[in-house]
Amino acid sequence: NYSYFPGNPKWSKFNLKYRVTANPSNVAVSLNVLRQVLSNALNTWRQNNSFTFNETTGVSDIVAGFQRLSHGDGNPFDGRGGVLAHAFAPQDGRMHLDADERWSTTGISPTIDLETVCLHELGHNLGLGHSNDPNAVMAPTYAGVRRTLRQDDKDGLNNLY
Ligand code: TQI
Ligand code: ZN
Ligand code: ZN
Repeated sequence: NYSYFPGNPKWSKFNLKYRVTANPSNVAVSLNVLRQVLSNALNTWRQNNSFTFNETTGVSDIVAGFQRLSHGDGNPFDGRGGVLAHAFAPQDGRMHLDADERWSTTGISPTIDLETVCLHELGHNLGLGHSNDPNAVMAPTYAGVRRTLRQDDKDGLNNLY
């Protein structure tokens, strides 16, 4: 089943703005691909709830981008392998993707599917913790491409908001 962060932090509005940050120079995925993938993942979360997401270039609720190693938030990445990404609980919408992973839009092994990870991290940004349902987007293990929500993920979001 789904879980939440301690204290059940959540957004106090349903219309969230988002933006992407500039890419570090070593990332194989272009900024436009990241924008498209993020848009896909946000659309997936939009099903069966009241959230809307609009891209901006200014002040935003969700701020997503690639970062590498130490990047100023006290949670350094670890180079290739290990941690893939992290995201903060509401109402801090930062989502960081480890720039040193083998990202792709196919997920063909040994690459990591960017949309799958963005979908999972957005769940954290919306207030979901990990699920012990192994088929949920919010399950804590990467098991290849997973781009659709399970009932457990939808229930988690709907019972928080
Ligand atoms: N990154 C962890 C994650 O997002 C960071 C993390 C560890 C975390 N413990 C946490 C975040 C507790 C919130 C609460 O889960 S990760 C997967 C998955 C990771 C893992 O790099 O391990 C995905 C990132 F689920 F596939 F294993 C994305 Cl999709
Ligand atoms: Zn970070
Ligand atoms: Zn997670």
